[in-house]
Amino acid sequence: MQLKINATGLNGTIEVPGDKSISHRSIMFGAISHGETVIKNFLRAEDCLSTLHAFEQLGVKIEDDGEIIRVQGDGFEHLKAAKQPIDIGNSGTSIRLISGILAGSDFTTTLFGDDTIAKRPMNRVLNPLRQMGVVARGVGNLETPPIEITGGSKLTPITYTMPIASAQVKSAIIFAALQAEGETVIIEKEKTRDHTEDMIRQFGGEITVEDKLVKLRGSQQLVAQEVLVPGDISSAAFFMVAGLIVPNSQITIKNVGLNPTRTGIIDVIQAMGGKLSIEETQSDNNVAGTVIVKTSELVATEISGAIIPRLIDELPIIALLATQASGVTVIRDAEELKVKETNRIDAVACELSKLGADITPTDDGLIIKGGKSLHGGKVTTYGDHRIGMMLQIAALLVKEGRVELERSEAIATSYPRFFADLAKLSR
Ligand code: SPQ
Repeated sequence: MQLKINATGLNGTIEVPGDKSISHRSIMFGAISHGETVIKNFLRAEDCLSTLHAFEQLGVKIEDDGEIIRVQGDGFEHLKAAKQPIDIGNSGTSIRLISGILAGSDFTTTLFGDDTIAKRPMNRVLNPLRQMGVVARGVGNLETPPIEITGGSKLTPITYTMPIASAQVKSAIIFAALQAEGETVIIEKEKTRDHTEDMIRQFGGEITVEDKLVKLRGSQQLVAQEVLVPGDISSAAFFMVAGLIVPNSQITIKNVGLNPTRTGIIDVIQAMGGKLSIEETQSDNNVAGTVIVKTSELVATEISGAIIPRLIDELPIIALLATQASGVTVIRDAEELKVKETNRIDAVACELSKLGADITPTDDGLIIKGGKSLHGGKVTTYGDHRIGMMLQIAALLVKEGRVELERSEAIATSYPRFFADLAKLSR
């Protein structure tokens, strides 16, 4: 598709859709707890709908009246064998977390997805689950999907030191640990998003978290809840950056989830001198707020270490931000980007270079020389929603030529209303 060019400024107020990570987990917790869970502001995007349909196939009754979702949960033990292999589409979160939920099932399930999922490593989840007693296999050394999982009749708790920083692996182990007898201990490599831990508490369970150490005992009974999903900071990130780099802009983004394990992008924007202010609000379970951004003069920064998991999904759009800053921005310790929907290090470097950016891929990140103006070109999302949205924001800066984006439909994975929200700000 041809992307619209707009250099006159983005102005106005938007409210981004519900958080993807929390929406997935709200269906999962609804299914494994007892009673009716009511979900408000659920993200009706392809990824979260894949989770919803997966649990319907596992015998869970779920009703959606277009506004509220109701999940009738009856505990892990009442999940039923799916009649056919479960298609989880593009969603890494679905396939990895559901593997942990199925760890104690007394049946076999096959999970598969699209061409991007078929390349994503599952051994990171299947290895610890096997240690707990699950029988599982995927394809090749990395055990890519399709994967087959047969639950262990009696799961053993483990002490697991994570070789990588991953909320998905941690969450899969937590779901399995809830079905084991005894205490499971997880030692994280770096602190990652903690929505699963938060929701265990919200659903009446017990979990101890001391920085990177997570402990929980098995055989806990969870109780259905009402979940109000806050707006997704990972979706808001595209408009935060747009507001900072498109001349003459001021954007207000309402109801943005501000869980501290997700707010690394705000730290980076502030370190780069971006004009960003926050008005925080606190509901029962989630911190959220209104974020206001204005066009800014930006300076380069270095991004590495413990902050990386707090902004891992924002690195493509942060790379674009860095192309508009003065100086050289260096991103390190982000090798996990290579195993997302596409290799995001190579995709960002390759596609932004086609538009005139000075950006070099490294083994674990990117080196970006700022200050280059962008021009038109033919680029692709590689089927990756975050690459697609980043390229659309890049297209707003182009003064000469047009940007043509292939596979733009990937954006619906997490933000079906993205183009409509952008149009609202461009009026
Ligand atoms: O679900 P999926 O495809 O893995 O989603 C992504 C994304 O960009 O939306 C990654 F591609 O987000 C992951 C994130 O990178 C969502 C997530 C979660 O909800 O637990 C955790 C992160 O992945 P990981 O591998 O670091 O645990």
